[in-house]
Amino acid sequence: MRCGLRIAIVRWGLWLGGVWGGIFAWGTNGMFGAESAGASGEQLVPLEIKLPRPLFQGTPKHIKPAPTLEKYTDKPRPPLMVPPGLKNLALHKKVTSSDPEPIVGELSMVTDGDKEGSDGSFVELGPGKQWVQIDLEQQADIYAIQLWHYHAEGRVYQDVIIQVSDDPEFKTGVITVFNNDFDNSSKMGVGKHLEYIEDYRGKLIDTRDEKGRPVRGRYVRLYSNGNTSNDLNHYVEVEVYGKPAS
Ligand SMILES: [Ca+2]
Ligand SMILES: [Ca+2]
Repeated sequence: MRCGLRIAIVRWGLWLGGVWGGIFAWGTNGMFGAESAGASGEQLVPLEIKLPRPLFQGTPKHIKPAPTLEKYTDKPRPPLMVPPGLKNLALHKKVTSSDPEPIVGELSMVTDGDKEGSDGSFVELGPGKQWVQIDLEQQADIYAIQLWHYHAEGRVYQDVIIQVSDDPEFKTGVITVFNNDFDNSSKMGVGKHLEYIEDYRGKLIDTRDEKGRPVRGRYVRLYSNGNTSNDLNHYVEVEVYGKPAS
């Protein structure tokens, strides 16, 4: 009896191991296999992003599910596979804004490397549609943008639109890499991306095109239009991962 039970447990263990092994194999092949080589055939590596410590836990309950809102999960997100050697080109770079005199904090906080998100480590811009803009100081090939608006509580920032250009006025050669303004309330065109609830992981945006090529430009501009807690706009940190254009 005991022996039979042991065999059963061992069998069950083997079966479970097989299932997990299968899932793992599917995960590595299905999720990363197709992306293991970049647009120009180079080997890809996971993009390393240092996350701040979480300031809240659990699913934010005051935000109602919607078809235009990404379902919240606190599971670790899959790594973004990128060519080796990418750097955060935004670190300590100059930031300008539609609101040059923030209500709280300084514009330099957007790129100062502090992403803790508690009081004293975010900038607060005025109500309604506002933008911040980062000057990378040279044309760059941008693979990913990682941003934190605010993560001391679960919020959804509205009309998140992110653009790249070589024109500091954003009048010519503008490429939109992210837009979740599903109802065009910011009047910059309807966006196809989903809204999302922010936490310590912020938002990681893959800025490559459908062929895996990075977006090229010197300036990155990020719009928002209030959030689910108030009509103000906040930034804890923005990181721009890429390399100088060759
Ligand atoms: Ca910061
Ligand atoms: Ca909107």
